Amino acid sequence: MILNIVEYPNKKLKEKSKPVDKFDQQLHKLLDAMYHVMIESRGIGLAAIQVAHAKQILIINLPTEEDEQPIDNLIEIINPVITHKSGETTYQEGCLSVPSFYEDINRFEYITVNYQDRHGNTKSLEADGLLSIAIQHEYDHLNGVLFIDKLSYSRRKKFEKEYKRVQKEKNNS
Ligand code: QAP
Ligand code: CO
Repeated sequence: MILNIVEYPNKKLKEKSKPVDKFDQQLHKLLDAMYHVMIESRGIGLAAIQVAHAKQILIINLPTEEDEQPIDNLIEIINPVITHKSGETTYQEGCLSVPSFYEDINRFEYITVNYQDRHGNTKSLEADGLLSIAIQHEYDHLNGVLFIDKLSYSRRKKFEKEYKRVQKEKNNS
């Protein structure tokens, strides 16, 4: 299975993702292919809609202190529901679907997420720090929301101008 990253302003990224109901080999192939495209693209998190599959799937693989991303650290989250959120934190976020742009985004500091693993087993995870931020960022993708949608009106306008300029540069090189 070959997957490509869908980039803003592609309208696909606005689609709402549907729950996964079959925990079969086809799902496992999609999860494996998502991991490969994420690592290849130097990402730490990816939602299925970013590879054009409108399924409630997200994967996260935070780097270790040695800046490695061993597959043992991979977290696969299917059909997530955030059941607790508290506190506040700010982090300079990026997104594989919005290349070369980073902005400070406010998030909850602590979350609890209930979800299913690749076999359909029910799990619960309490997260803080970068993991909490990553889960909230990817969870937003399932509802068609990008981190740039959270910017103030003036920062969003600045983004649109900057992003168009960078895309033109890419087309000319
Ligand atoms: C989401 O983001 C995230 O612009 C994952 O040129 C964001 O993996 C999790 C990336 C903030 C936690 C905190 C972005 C790679 C990767 C780029 C990513 C780029 C190359 C973003
Ligand atoms: Co993203």
